Amino acid sequence: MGNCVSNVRCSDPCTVSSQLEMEEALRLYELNKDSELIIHVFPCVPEKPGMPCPGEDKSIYRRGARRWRKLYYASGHAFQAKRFNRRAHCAICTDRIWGLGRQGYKCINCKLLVHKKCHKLVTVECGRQMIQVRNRERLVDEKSNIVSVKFARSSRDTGKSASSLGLVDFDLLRVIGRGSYAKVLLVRLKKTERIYAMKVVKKELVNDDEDIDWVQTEKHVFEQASNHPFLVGLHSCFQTESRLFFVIEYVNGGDLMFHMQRQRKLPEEHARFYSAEISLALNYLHERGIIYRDLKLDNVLLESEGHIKLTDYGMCKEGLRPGDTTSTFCGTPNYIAPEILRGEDYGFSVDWWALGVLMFEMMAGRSPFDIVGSSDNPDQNTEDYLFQVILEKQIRIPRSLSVKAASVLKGFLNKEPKERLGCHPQTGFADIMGHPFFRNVDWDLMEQKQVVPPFKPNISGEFGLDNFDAQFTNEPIQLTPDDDDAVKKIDQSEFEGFEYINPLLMSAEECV
Ligand code: ISQ
Repeated sequence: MGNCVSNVRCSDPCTVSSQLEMEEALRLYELNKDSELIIHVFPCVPEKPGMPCPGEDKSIYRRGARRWRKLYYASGHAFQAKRFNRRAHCAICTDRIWGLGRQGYKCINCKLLVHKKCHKLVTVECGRQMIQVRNRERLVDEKSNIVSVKFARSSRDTGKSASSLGLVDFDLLRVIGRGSYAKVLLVRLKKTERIYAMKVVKKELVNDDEDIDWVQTEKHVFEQASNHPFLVGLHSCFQTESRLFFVIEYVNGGDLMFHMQRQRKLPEEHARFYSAEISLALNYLHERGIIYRDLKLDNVLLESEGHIKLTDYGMCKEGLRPGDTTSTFCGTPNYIAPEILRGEDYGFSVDWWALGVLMFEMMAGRSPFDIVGSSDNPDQNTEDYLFQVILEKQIRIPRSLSVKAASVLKGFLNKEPKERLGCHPQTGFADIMGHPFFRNVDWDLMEQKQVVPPFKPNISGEFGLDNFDAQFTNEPIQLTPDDDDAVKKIDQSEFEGFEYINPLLMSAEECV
């Protein structure tokens, strides 16, 4: 039997194929005091070690950045704030839980739904029989882990409504990536033969434990991003019954993680160029009230000339006015800023911290926290230990780096956001532009893409596919057929109005 065990907090799945491995998984779960251990059981044996079992849907293992949600405890329940659809009712006052924002709480164990204002009035202990309330939430939580292979036959099969694009309009060419929640495909729009990246998200993942806010946020940020040279833009959006599709401009030079794996470390001049372009992209988002929250090597793409483009806006937080803060615990562990770990409210400062981590990685060829994960002591290879290091350990800058490089890294990697480079409420970005490390940068020319990049990616293979990990490009391209039962549980009203065609990117003849 091939079993897959995934620890929820670190979302780090591993295959368990013996009793001994199972016991070790349970031991670590106890040791780390994790809130949950999810075990996916697949009643079969993989073809080869490391291969998936037949029927195993790898999208259930989320990779990359995550959001952690606050828990509110009452009468043994562990409530999380959620946005609900119109049919959700409060188990206490029986009124609908409906409105803007996260107006309701749901117990992560027994799924009890209540208003925020009512949650302290819950007297029924968690796990006991609760008041029967008809709602979609309960249905969704009964989702099976094994995807059965059946095609849904419905009008939404083709993902095409009269006024939008649909799946039938594209040739699916190759898999080029996989992120948290999503798979990214290389596609060709049949009508124009233009090439795009297509991000495919399963609705059941959006509809389930996490709320759907990030889909709307990603779409809003995409719409703004299309106006900036260092942000990937959106071509169009459409949906089928089971999936959401973002058609995105294709950037064919690979990501910085891919290049760093081949170069080990970069000359300071190269790091200066990339970090200056990234700073301009971050500042553009910040000026529009958006925190990016997911800066990492994997999310920095290189276009054919070697300029950068940030991608993946699913972690963004929008709607912040100057001085506003937020509090969601989220990001990719190695890049999470200390103020997030301390549970403090935070603002744009977290992006400048992440830039510091990324610049350190580029110039030192390793993470500032890479002592974690390489120890013989298993207690020092945990996420909690990594967080402790981020919070407490003084960062040592390699002696091989210049004084200016060391100074900019210390500036961005200041654990105190108020003192961090880039974080002064009035002069933040001017302080970055004026830092000695960036002294020779002409920021206006840089923003107009008039500075020649230090490295031109080799665009080889069809469509530059050699710049993408073979782990992805060798994957079969087919989307798994819809599972009727899972599709029935999806509340399609959550996705109304998702369709979109970007008037800026579409030339007139492309319009359908
Ligand atoms: C665009 N081009 C290449 C890769 C991508 C990955 C994610 C999102 C957009 C992309």
